[in-house]
Amino acid sequence: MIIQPVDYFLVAWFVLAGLSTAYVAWDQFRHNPEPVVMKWGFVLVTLYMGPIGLLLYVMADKEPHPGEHEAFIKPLWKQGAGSTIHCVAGDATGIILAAVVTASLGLPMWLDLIVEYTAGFAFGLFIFQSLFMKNMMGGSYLENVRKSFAPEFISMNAMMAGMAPVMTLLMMGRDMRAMEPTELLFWGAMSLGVIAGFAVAYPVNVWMVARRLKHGLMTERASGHKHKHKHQHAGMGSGMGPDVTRPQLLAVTMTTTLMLLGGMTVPSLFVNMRLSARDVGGAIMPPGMIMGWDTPGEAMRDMAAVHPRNVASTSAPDARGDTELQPRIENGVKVFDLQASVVRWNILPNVQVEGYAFNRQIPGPRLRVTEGDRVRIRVGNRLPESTTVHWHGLILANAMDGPANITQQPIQPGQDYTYEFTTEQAGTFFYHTHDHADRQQALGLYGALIIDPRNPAAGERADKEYVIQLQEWLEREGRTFPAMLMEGGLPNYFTINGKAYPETDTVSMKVGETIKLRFIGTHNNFVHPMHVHGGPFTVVARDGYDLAPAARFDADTVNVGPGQRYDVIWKARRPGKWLVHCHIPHHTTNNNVEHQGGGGLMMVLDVEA
Ligand SMILES: [Cu+2]
Repeated sequence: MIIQPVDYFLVAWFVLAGLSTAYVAWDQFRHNPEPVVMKWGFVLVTLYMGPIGLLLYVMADKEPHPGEHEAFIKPLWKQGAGSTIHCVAGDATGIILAAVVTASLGLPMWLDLIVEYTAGFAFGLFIFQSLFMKNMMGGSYLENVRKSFAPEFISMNAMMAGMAPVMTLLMMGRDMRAMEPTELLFWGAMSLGVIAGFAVAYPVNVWMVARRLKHGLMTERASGHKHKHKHQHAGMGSGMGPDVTRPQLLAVTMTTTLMLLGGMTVPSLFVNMRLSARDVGGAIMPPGMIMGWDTPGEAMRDMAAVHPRNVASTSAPDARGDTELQPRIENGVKVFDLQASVVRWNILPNVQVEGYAFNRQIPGPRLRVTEGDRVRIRVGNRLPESTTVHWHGLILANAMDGPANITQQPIQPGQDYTYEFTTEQAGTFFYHTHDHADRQQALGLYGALIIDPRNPAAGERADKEYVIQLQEWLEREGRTFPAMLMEGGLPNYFTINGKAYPETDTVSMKVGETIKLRFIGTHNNFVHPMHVHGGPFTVVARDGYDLAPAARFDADTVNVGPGQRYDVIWKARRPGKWLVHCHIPHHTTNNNVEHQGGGGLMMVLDVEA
């Protein structure tokens, strides 16, 4: 899917690679006097290295004018390039095929590399190198396998020394779609790996060609009508053996083997190579997250961006959360339907999050019942992961409480679960996911549950009422990550009822009127000191419980921690725009920017004279 800036680059790259490969194939098979193995070598390498393969081809191998191939390919640098090409063609093909298979099988990265090396070596030795040698030198296939072994080993080691770390660090980097062969990014990582492998293998190939351990480019022309092939070996006398001493060969073999071991193992200092493509599931990680060699795959999935492919619906930009859901009455029971799904939701006109929502709104719908009501809530799960619902603060049967794997099996994607209880309390409560709440609640799975007292005269009343549900968001580079108090997880947007100021509600009041603000700590991370301008309020309830008259107190700030509720009554004393806002100034910005005097956790009580 095209969801990241790099994806546009990759599309352009692979279009160019396709065009380059088509041109090289056409020119090789129509015009270039070369053995077939070499033709295929250039075609494959251009497929992997795109325009760079084309560049190598036209600079080193393409016959400039008829009859000039023999002279054109003579220089050592071109011979070295040719030698590297037929190493890379075979090795890279083996490696890439093995990478696709190991990713599909879900093998850990360290085993991937070993399988890829083995496959690359086998492909290179048994197909490209030995066939190539046989084609040139004649003799039996087995004899050529034996003669090719040492040069192939040296070249393959150098090639993999370049390719392995590039592949590993890219595939297990911040955007682990690179682990999935169905993603362009996987093929981009392969291409860059092959380019790095080519660069590292090139010097040793130049040396091997110079010492006649390997052959480079050559010309093959049909002579006359006899269809007998004549080979032109540029730059070397045919039939002469390698010009290399045993210590030289040993030293080069040892060095390239050491390079190989380094290339295969050094990445394990930076990424967790025990993980497989399945463990990381194509996760896109937040910038700044610390991922070490021991970071579990589950931790990555916990912090990963919401994948756009899972978005089920896009809400209207002006859609509001916390809308009251009317129950159906079935045999005296108040029945509510909640459905969890992934939505695209505007927290500002120009800022969309990909969030988890109940009934396609953030916060989820307000459930309002009366003390003593029998309540039944059917929860459907349309998320890409399991979930549950917890009824925060309620006295109920343990089986109805919601903690996943503790009181119930989590509700799997596509499944339903029904909660039922009789309310015994009255006050400000809320509901939220209790399965991976670190991720799911941070992405929006919560809503208000207001229980009115059975006796309408009970409780402190006010002329108006407003529910304030707090939330923290991490929205970066077009992706939404669950905000959490971790490196890379810190929030940059903050919302009241799913909207950041200036998109938050403005409540109109008249001088002398009172308003009951019900603060709900639906957020996951911070204690938000919620402050009201224009004079103190009276704190009348905490966590759903009315304070006794003697325990009520006046204040202008309450610290609303995760899970806490405060009901406060504020009186409009003077006309004007009076703010309700968090007193951590960063929480009243939108991505550190102020719009119309603030942002995030801020709203206005607009009092008329
Ligand atoms: Cu705050």
